[in-house]
Amino acid sequence: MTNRRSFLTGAGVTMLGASLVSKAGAAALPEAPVHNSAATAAPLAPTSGRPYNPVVTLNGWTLPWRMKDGVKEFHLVAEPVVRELAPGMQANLWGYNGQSPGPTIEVVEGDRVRIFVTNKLPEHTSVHWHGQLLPCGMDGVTGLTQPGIQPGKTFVYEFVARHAGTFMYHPHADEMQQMAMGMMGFWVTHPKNPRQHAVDRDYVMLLSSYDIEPGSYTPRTNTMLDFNLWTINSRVFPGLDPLVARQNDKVRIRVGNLTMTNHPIHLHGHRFEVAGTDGGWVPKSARWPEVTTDVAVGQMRAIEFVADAPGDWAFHCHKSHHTMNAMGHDVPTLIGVDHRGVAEKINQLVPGYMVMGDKGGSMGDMKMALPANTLPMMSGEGPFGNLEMGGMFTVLKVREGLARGDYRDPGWYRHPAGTVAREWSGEVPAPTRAPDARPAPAPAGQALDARKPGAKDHGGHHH
Ligand SMILES: [Cu+2]
Repeated sequence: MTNRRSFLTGAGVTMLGASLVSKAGAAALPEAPVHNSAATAAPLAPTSGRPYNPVVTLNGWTLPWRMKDGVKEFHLVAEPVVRELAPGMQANLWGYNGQSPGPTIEVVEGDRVRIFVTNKLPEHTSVHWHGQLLPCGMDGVTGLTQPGIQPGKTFVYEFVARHAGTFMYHPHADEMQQMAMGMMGFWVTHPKNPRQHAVDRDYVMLLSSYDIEPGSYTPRTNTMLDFNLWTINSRVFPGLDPLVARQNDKVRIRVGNLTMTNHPIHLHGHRFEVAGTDGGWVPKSARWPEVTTDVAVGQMRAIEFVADAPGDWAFHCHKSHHTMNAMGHDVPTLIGVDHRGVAEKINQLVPGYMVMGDKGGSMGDMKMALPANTLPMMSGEGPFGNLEMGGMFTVLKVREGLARGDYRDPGWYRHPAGTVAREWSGEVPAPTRAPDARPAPAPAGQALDARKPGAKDHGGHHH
């Protein structure tokens, strides 16, 4: 998608950007390739400069560069984009080079880097290179280290990528609006020695969140906490590709958080170590085993593990409302309420109420009419039925005998016989209970004391 042809056919906006510069000037600028597909692009092997092991941006891509007089030149175009969050829902976001998040930038420790940034947004912007050690005037903070890049203008940033590690880029201009619209991208500086910190598969992802009212397309950008879409690289499950690994591959997953809350990132079936932060690599002696690591706002974490266990392993944020899509809000809890046969009556009291809880089936079972351009809050089909997940959730698929560099979805895991949880078909004796261990009966008259959706309780619903 990022070849010359897609540049010519898919980049009307980019061509317009170049035409703002003089003809002679345009030749001085590197191309700004665009990418429209939401598929995970194959790792971009370096064609010039020092060798390195490229990363894989989940449902994203890496920005090609050109080498000019020993300098790596990139061209970012800040512009409005349309991003498919998952099949069935598109969002009007802002991003770079056709996509949110913007393309991943990969360089090598010691590289001199020059980045042209063309602003095609309706307001000024800037780019801050989060985590880089650079001259202060290249830090991209509007008003503090540079004037804003006005609409239609192109700025140049230039610095040496001084240390290897995991970084990101984002505006430092009208941040609340621009980040709520999806403006961000990943940056990896590879070590000079490609054998240092080498892994077999190196995935990168940025966490972002949006507040898009069901049925609409554009995020509400004055939202501070109450976001309803929790995304990995501006995609939600089931729109996220699996993380594929060959059994016994050493795998790294780099996670950056540009939402307004923390995300405890959890991996099933494996133990990992936090091997890097946005400050650099963690010394081996300072690492400890984990299955969940919290990624706070504005942080990056690089986790590493040996994918030694074949299977389909959940990888997700451990906040349960972050593995749900937009319809999950303002629904009353009715666990313990026997509402069989009274759903219609409840509906008169609580419009839009959906039957769930211990008597009515789970949220994942709900089949309700959705407005156009909205995802069910928990969805995804698995080999055993409804997966009941959305948001920040995907699957690590570990398989024997994959080819090196094969990132294709291998399908669902075939479990060895006798290794899957199954229904017990024998006798089930009645449990022996202590005298006080019975659940308390609901007081009469409170069974239907449900909160009405939309009637916001500002004390109780926070993220
Ligand atoms: Cu989360």
